[in-house]
Amino acid sequence: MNDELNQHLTDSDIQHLSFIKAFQSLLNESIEPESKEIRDTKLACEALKFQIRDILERINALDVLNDNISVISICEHDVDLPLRRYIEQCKKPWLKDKLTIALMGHLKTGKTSAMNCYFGEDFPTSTEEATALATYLYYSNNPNQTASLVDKEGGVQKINSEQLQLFSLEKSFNFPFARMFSYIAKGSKHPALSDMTFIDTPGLFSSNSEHAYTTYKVLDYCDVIFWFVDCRKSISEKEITFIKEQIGNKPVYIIFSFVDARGTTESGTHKAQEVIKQKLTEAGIAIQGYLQFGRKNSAQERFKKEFGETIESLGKDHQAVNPIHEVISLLLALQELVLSMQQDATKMMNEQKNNLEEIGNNIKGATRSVQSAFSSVGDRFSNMIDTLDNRCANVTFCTGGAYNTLRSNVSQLASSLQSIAEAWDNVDYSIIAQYGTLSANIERLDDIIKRLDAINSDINNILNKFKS
Ligand SMILES: Nc1nc2c(ncn2[C@@H]2O[C@H](COP(=O)(O)OP(=O)(O)OP(=O)(O)O)[C@@H](O)[C@H]2O)c(=O)[nH]1
Ligand SMILES: [Mg+2]
Repeated sequence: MNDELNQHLTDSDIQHLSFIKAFQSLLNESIEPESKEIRDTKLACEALKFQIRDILERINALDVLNDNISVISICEHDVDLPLRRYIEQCKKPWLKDKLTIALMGHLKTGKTSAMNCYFGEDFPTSTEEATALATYLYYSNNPNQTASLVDKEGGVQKINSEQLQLFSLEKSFNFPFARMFSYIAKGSKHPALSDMTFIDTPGLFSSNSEHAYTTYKVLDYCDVIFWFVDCRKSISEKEITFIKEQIGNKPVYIIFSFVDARGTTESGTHKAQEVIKQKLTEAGIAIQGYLQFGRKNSAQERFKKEFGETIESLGKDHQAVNPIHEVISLLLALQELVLSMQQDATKMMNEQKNNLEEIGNNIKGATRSVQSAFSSVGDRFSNMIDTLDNRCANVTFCTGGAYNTLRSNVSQLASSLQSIAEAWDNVDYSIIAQYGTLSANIERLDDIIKRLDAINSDINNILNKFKS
């Protein structure tokens, strides 16, 4: 029966089946779930992101930020990115305090071959698309040469060298590994890894965008890029755009591969490299250095020497990135801004309070004249009533002294009414309006100061959490 079936199977069918069998048995092995500590860290970072975003929104709502400052871009670059990097460092401790170097470039440009060549590894390479997952090589004692396969849920499975060979797109008939797994990581005692970690990435511009996606993800967490260019094929516009737009200001080195491939001559590859360099210069891309990689022994020895020297000098200049320090610096900068805004608002409020007092005194002065004019009218009337009661009550005609007194009372009354009119005239209504505006402004400033106070105390709470 088996023989009969075998007659109908092509070599490719048999390879396909043996891949499935091996892969299935790999999937049946045990897997260690993501640790609680990492899950808690993720939750804490999410909460922190939310708190800092809220602080930024509240500062922005005070309408005192420069129009060019965007809360969204601060959140993205100064909060989300470092916190994502921090989570990555918790998940992958070998990224912490290490210079992280990524090998990137178009498909089949020799990235994995170069990593294997320098570090003496045996990651799968192929004439077809090979690397399916970002592959980290980091410093660790690894006598059994095992690797960690990490799935999308953060679960970790140990795989041996033979199982590692399954993770080749060509040998797996383009199995969609990137849908199930996040990355592979392998430890090595190579001395160059003591202060740096390397990432081999899936080739870009593959027909399967999911594989290239893992390369995009790696970009955020690496410090230096070695970009591979098959010098027989030059560099495409797509690659130039990618380097310009995605890599930003991270240092980029170019590794020209296939420098000694069949059909090439030394002068031919030299010319091709000059053309590529020219293209990069014209695109305004600064390249830190150019290296060469080939298949022959001499080319590989030269590569090892050049690559070794380059990474050694990179290691010397490197300052370890601490993403939490970046977040703390942002919070301290925000706190400084809040305190200076609060100082300005307090100063302005005190000035306005002084103004208000001065204007208030003016208004009180003007109304006091009106008041005294009114009370003098009242006095005149009382005088008249007194005169009428005491001196005119029992007389038929009002004569002599009583008449004169009444007359003078009436004329004083007229002049008091006149002073009321003048006092009203002296009241400046625009000053009253100014008084109202100033009072409203003082209230607004008082509200801003209180809000800044609350923001500052929230910033302090977060900073204190970092201290403890
Ligand atoms: N002649 C020659 N062959 C090379 C060179 N670099 C790589 N190769 C071969 O080219 C093929 C692709 O090499 P890989 O190292 O798998 O290339 P890669 O860039 O990692 O490929 P992906 O992971 O698919 O993006 C393999 O068959 C290598 O043996 C080189 O400099 N010269
Ligand atoms: Mg590869």
